Amino acid sequence: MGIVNVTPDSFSDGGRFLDVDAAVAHALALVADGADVLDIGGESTRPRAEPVPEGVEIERVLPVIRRLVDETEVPISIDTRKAAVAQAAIGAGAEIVNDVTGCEGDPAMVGVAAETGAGLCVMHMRGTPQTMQENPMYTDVAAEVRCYLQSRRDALISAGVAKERICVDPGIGFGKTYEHNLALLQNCHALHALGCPVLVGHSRKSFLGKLLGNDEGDRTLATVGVALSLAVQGVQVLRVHDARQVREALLAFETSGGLA
Ligand code: PMM
Repeated sequence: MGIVNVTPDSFSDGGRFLDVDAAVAHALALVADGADVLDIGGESTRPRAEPVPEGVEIERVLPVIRRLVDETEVPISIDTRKAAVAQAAIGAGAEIVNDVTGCEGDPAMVGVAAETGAGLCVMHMRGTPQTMQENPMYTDVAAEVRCYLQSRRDALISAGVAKERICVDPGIGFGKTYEHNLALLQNCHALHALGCPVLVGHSRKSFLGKLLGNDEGDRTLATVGVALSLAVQGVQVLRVHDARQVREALLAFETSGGLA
């Protein structure tokens, strides 16, 4: 899954693709680089990011989605916490809703997912982007996140979302310390017990800066390294900025017996 942030303030690529042409060109480059899905977002969810009004979010993402539906075959995912944005994006041709609130942020989101039949990614987040990094605490982060995703899966199925449409995400960096992020990454294999595809969005995140002992440096190779660990654990969807590097590393890793 290639990341296209049509935002001024996302942590890694904020401001680069606010213009429709730039966002579309970037998305098509990700597809050429091997992305199988494009995730389009119009609101940054980085720690302490300011919420964006729904009209602004729709104005940012809709022209990009409309163009991409015409210009590429790959499915489009809308990264949003708002039901109205999801609905508008699906109307424009998006097929997947990626909701970092696990469909709890907007009470209308579950209905949109059930009625449209869109694919749905439910992610774990502790708190909101404005509060999530204020001293997050867990007794057993991997078990608590797994239980949460299981309860969201069950709630969505009860609300009429087909199980085959749901994918689960532990939410790397969303209300987690460095140690929590590593524990979650090490335990992604356990999420397969939920019977849904697993998606992980670790790409270029700040825990990698800490891991490398360098907050300012390039995180691409570290992103690729984690991607290989996730592939070994059977994680089905990797949400990344660097589609080519991840794709090439996975190809070489698998071909040389890394997944045997
Ligand atoms: N991370 C970001 C935004 N959306 N969605 C999912 N499902 N999982 C994530 O980890 C995730 C996400 C934040 O960062 P970015 O868009 O700037 O990479």
